[in-house]
Amino acid sequence: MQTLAQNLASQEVDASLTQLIHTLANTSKAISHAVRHGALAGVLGATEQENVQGETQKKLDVITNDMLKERLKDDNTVRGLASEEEDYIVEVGDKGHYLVCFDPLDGSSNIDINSLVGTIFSILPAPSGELSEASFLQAGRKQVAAGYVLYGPSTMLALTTGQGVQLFTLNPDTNEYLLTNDAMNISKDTGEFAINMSNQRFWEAPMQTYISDLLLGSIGPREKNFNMRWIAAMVGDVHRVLSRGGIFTYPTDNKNPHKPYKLRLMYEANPMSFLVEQAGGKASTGYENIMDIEPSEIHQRVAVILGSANEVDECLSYHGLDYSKEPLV
Ligand code: AFP
Repeated sequence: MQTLAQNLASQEVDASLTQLIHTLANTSKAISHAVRHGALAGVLGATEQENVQGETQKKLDVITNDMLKERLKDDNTVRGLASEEEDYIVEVGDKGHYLVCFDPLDGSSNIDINSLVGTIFSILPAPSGELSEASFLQAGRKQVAAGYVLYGPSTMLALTTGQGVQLFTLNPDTNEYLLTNDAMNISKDTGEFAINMSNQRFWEAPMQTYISDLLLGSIGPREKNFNMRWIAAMVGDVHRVLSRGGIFTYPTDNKNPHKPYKLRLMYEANPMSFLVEQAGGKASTGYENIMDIEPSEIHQRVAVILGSANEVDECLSYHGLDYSKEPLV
């Protein structure tokens, strides 16, 4: 089995990007170690702090954010970084070629119940000149690489540099990432959807109708039954979609008029959309491709519908239909 280094060399990935990917991969090994020690290392539970999202920070949110920030600061390929856990951008070095946006511990509300969590990262080219928040506001199409690390029964790194999606599994005996899938591919069709159903009454009509048709199964307009999963960690749900197909959505809702969307564009939706498209899937807000969005601020949120291309198209067809089509439930 190829190591991460061998695979990056075989893809002729640029030397400085290779260095940065190794920095992220090596940091994920330290994060995996911390996550696995959980209560034994006193890393569970919440802090007294809130992040810029107004969310109470878990101890591991802070620990993992600091681990990534410190190691990226020591990497001379990095110009700056943006994190879910940092209010503002962090300038790193004036010679770096890359900007890194990351969610250090996605799904952290799962950590206290020993469920799936992960790290998500997006790598953008660093523009020349003065660094500011505007330097980061690049559409997802500009990403040079993206990936996630899933801390599950095994620790897995899914990575794209624009040449498909490669999956690596961390060998716990050697602490080495080994290539276990050299071309992840999302089936065009699926019988599995992922959504937080508790928000159903807050969705827009097109999503209510689309989901109610899935629930009607073989007696409804889709004429087939569907299964549902919800991990409450995007990394886990997207990994399942990459592994066996599916559609994942966190649509807009009016539960909190001040927060119509949940997922963050720069370090959740964009990197996951890059991976999904590279694996033959689609990623949309319901009205536009996620990676075409011109960002307005680093912590902005968007609606997300991603996964099996034909199922995403089916969902989008409801968004193009006349809203007078009443929800069936
Ligand atoms: P946390 O990191 O705060 O646990 O949020 C995870 C997340 O951003 C994303 O990974 C999940 O898909 C989504 O939120 C789950 O949201 P709900 O808790 O509303 O289902």
